[in-house]
Amino acid sequence: MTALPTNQLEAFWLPFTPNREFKRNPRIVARAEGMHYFDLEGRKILDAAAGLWCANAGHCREPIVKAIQEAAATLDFAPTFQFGHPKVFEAAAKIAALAPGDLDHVFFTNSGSESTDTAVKLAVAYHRVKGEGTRTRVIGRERAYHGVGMAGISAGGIVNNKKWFNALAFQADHLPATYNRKEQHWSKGLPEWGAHLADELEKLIALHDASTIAAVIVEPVAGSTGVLPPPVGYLQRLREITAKHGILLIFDEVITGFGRVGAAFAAERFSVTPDLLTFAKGVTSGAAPMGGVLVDKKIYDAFMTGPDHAIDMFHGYTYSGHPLAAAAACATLDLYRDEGLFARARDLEKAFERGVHALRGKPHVADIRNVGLAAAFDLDPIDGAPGKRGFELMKTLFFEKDVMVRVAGDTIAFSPPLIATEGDLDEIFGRVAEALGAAA
Ligand code: PXG
Ligand code: PLP
Repeated sequence: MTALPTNQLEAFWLPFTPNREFKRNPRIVARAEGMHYFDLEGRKILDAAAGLWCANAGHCREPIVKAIQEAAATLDFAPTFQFGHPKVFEAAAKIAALAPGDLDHVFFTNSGSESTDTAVKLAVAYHRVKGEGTRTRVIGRERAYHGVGMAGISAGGIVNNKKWFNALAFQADHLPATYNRKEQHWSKGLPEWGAHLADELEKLIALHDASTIAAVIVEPVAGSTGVLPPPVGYLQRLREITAKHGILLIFDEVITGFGRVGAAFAAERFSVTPDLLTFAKGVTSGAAPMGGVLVDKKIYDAFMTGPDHAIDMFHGYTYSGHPLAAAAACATLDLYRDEGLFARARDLEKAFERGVHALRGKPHVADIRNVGLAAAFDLDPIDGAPGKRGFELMKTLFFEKDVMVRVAGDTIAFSPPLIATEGDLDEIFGRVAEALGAAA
C-alpha cells in the first residue's frame, strides 16, 4: 500500500490536529523499529520525538513485543476491581522500586489525563479522610499541561485548552510560569534565575488560606509548552512551602518519568520528593496505553482504616492495570535496567545540549532550552500568523528531511528515544539546521 484509501481518511477526527490540512497531505507512518519510523512507501524517518514523548526504549523492541504477544495469548483481560492478576502486581512493585522516598503504592490508569484526575481526587479525598474536608482547592501553574480531563484543564495553564470549558472546570488558582526570556535567554540546563517564583505560592496561600488548599501540581520540567526546566532551587522551595502548610505536592512526570531527564524520575534528578507522582507514556515505552499515580505511604495508609468489607477508594478505570499494558510495563522496565538507559540519557545530555544549542544563530531561532534528553527552540512568529512558522518547519522536516519532531505553536521540541547514538543526534540537528537555513 502506498497511500490510504481516500474514503478512509475522513472518518478519523485526529486529536490536536488541523484535520482538513492534514487530510490533503497526510503524514502517515506504517512501521517502526528502533530510532525510526517508516512511511507507507518504506521511507525511513528519524524519530526525534519518541513518537509523542513515549518510546524511550526505541520502537518495537523485541522483549516488549514478546511480552505483549504472550500476555495477549495468556490472559486477554482480567478485572482489577475485586480481582487481580500477576503482572499488575509485578508492574506496580517494579515502578514503586524505582520511585524515591515513600512513594510505595501505584494506582493504575490508562493515560496521563486520567492520572491527573486520579491524583487530584486522591489529594482531595486524603484531606477528607484526615478530617480536613475544606481542603479542596488545587493550585496549578501558567503554561502547564496536565492533559485534557477535567482536572487537567482546570489545573492546567494553556488558554486554548481551557477557554471553551471554563463553565465545566473546577476553580483552581495558578502560580506564574517559570520561563522569562529576558532573564534566562539561551540558558543550558536549569536556569539560574527564577527560584523566587516559588514564593508566589505564599501569596496564593495568604489569599485563599491553607485550610482550603488540597494540592499544588506542577510538571518538574514543563514539557508541552516548550521544555521549561525549573530554575535552580525552585522545586525545593515549592516542597518546603507545601510541607509547611500541609498541602500535598503532586509532580506530573508524564513526560519527565522513565529516563527523559537522565534518572528514573525528575524527583530523583532534582532531589525533591512529592507526595503524589503521575506517570504514563514511557512506563511502557508507548507500546501499550498505561498511566498511573505513585502514592506516598502516608496517603495510602490513611485510606486503609474502614471496615474490612468496605471499598477504601471510590475510583478506578475498567482498564486500570490491563494485562497487556502491565506485561508491556514489566518488559519495558527490565529493558531500561538491562540497557542502563536512564544513565545513558544522562551520559548523552552534554552532546545533546551542544547539538541543540548549535542552532543558535540560525534564521528565526529566538531561544533554546534543554535538560536531560529533552530540548526545544522557539521561532520568531510570522506577523499575524502565530504558529505557522513552526507548523511549516515540522512539515518540511517530516517530508523533506525525514525527521519527526514535535511542534507546539512556534516551538519545536526534541525528545529522542534514549537509545539514540551521538551519530543520531548529529543527524537530527544537522537536518534541522539545513531546514532552518532553507527557511531563511
Ligand atoms: N501531563 C503531562 C505533563 C503531559 O505531558 C499529560 C499529562 C496527558 O497525558 P495523556 O496520556 O492523557 O495525553 C501529558 C501529555 C506535546 C504533547 O505536544 C504532550 C503530551 C501529549 C500530547 C502532546 O508536547 N503530554
Ligand atoms: N460509561 C459506561 C456506560 C460504563 O459502563 C463505564 C464503565 O463500566 C464507563 C463509562 C467508564 O469506562 P472506563 O472504566 O473504561 O473508564
